[in-house]
Amino acid sequence: MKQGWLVIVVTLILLGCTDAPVSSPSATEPVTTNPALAPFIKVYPASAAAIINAGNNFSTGDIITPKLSAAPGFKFAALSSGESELGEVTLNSADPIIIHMAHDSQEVRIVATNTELRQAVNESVVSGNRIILLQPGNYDLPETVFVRETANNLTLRSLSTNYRDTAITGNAYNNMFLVRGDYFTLEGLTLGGTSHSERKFVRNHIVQLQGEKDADYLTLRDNRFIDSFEQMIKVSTSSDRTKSGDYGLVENNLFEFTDGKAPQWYTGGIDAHNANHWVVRGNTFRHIHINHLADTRLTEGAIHFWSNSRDTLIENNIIYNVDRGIMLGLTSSSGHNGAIVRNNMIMTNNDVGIYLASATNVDVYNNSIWLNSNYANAIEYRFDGSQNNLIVNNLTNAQVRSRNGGQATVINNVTNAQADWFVDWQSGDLHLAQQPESVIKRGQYVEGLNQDIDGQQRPIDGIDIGADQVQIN
Ligand SMILES: [Ca+2]
Ligand SMILES: [Ca+2]
Repeated sequence: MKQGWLVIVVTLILLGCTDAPVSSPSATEPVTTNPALAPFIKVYPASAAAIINAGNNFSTGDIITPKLSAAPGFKFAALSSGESELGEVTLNSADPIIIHMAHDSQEVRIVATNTELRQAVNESVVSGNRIILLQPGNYDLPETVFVRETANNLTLRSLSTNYRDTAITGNAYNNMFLVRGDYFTLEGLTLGGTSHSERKFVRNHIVQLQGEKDADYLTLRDNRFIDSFEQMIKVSTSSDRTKSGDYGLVENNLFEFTDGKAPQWYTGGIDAHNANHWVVRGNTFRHIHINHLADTRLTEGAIHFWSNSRDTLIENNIIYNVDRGIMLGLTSSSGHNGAIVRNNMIMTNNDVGIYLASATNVDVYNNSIWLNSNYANAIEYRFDGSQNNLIVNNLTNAQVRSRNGGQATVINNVTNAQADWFVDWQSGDLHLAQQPESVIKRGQYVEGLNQDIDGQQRPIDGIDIGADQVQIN
């Protein structure tokens, strides 16, 4: 089978690599790629380069000479110049060419075997500044990858950018990745579990970002996280809360237990303490629930930011077959300040869909929530510390309710959704299968609400309630 990305990477490698600057990558400007080429050429990550060919009509079989421009802070995986022609390529939408981009500071290493992966990792965990590209296959890491405070800009990415063909299994150690450096990145990989023990699970976390070491800018994109015994992703903080893990990006990942249920109650998807400015977007979380006939305790939320985390954006996620959905704060003393929670689809089995505890300045809008239980509340805002919250345009089958003195402005929610309104609530697909009069075009304008979970535009005067916009004109 012809593999376009392999050809391109090898071509670029042959062209050589000059010394890279040592500075950390700067915040990147969004770039406009040529959309007509998108089925054939995939820039990874998408914001790292623009395809600047002229013209708009490309089809399978065309032979073109693509020209690309790297975004500031990025380079082609083995080129240092900011602009490049890739040579002649034949366009084939079933087998897109993947253009791998690296941060300016990163040396590129391609690995194909366990030995090569372990060696590349061991060489990188102190000095960082490397992108390790994995050929498709199954790898294992017998020891925790301990990314030191001095190791910034370390990336592990599959060459295919597809988690289905590249996996790294762990061992029954506490953490698969223990991260103290900035800009640690995992992309396009299946991660977790173990092949080394009768115990199937990584004991604690697949990734722990140590906020107590001030580690920031973790990026997790397009991965599948499976089978950790505790929360899959953990962000810890210092006991005095002066240091924190900030500016994380968790995008388009799948989090799941492969047994279809969690191994115990003390688990979850993302569990972040005192974390600031995180974005959790476009992920699927499933099967984070336990057998409540055996143990009545609840798992943590699929997404949980607490211990006074700040400024979290949680959008476009699908969460189903879980005990609890999205949690901000936990108790009267562990809260959250500043968040947007929008366009999420959530199906829980035992408890609340969205939970705000001692939460302030949180906007919860246009989420769809189905409770597969008799639990009374789809959305809760709880404790005196919950102030100045806005809950609007949500579609649920259970009430939105204050507990223990929590305050919020609650308007324009529809809380009597019926099962047949949705495409398939069992799998978390809360797209609308019908067009209920109380839902269609009944949403209120909310500043910042421009799209739905599918990326479809929200007309200002015709917003549908819930995560799915069906009337786009
Ligand atoms: Ca920090
Ligand atoms: Ca839609």
